[in-house]
Amino acid sequence: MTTLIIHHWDADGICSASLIASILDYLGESWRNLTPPIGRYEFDDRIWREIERATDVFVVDLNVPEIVERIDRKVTFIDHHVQPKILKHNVEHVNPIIDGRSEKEYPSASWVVSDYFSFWSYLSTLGAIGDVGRRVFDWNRKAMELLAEYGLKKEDGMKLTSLIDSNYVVMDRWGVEDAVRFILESEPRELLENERWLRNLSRIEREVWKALNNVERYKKFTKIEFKSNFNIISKVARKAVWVMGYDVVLAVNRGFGEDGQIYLRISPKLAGIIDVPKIIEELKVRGFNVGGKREVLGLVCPKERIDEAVRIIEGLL
Ligand SMILES: [Mn+2]
Repeated sequence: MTTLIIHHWDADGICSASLIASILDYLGESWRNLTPPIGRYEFDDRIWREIERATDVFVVDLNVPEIVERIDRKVTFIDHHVQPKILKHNVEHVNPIIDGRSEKEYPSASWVVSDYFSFWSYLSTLGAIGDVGRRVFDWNRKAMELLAEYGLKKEDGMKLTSLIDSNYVVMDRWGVEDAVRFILESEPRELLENERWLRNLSRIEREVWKALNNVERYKKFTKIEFKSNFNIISKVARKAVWVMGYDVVLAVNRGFGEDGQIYLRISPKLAGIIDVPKIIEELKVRGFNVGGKREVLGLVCPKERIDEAVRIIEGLL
């Protein structure tokens, strides 16, 4: 009789799972946690097998309502993404955002979890930093106060969040899953010294700078091509826009395992001038797996189709 927690692989997902797990520990219930294959919003056989064995299931910070509907167990689905409300007798769907509350009030799944259980800790803040960055400190006093209770400063919170995120960036699924219990059993200070995570961070840093060596400037955009098995493409594009000051950055990873990745980021002042949602639509029509918002576009496809996608985007810039 075990509770299964299925969570997103990023810092928000991990912190949310740790918060739920500490409630279960407190109640004396046994639990285990799993994350989907990194980058794929789907459950593999490994997850479905564990669902069979579980009595209760939590799905947290994963925007997969159509999968949750297929689970034939008691499910608590806690999220903060925009999604349809699930109306099924075995599902408790907790999502203040679709009930009309704002992102500022509920910046992360960790925030929703803490609110739901009335159980707050520095992990509530770390999840929020992971999703919305340091803006959370302007939105909510509590974010800072929760850190302070553990003797942590804002910068410690930022660092801890990037350490926790480092597991998925280096595509370490087991690292992501192990992090949930490790966080529960450690003091925040110990987490800051976790050697595996610190090593991840320096590997990531090196890989990002390597990619940033290949900057090609064109009239209307800057292109950065590289090959990496790390999930660094959004970091590369962000650094190019926010730190190096390029206005339109098209990052292309030609060797993400069997796949290729594209990430387009434009500076906020061009949002509205360059119509990113229109580019997203155009790519969708051509059958690409693509998403994004006003300032960003992310795409994953088999390596062979990368050039086709790059041409479409370049044509629309
Ligand atoms: Mn989240």
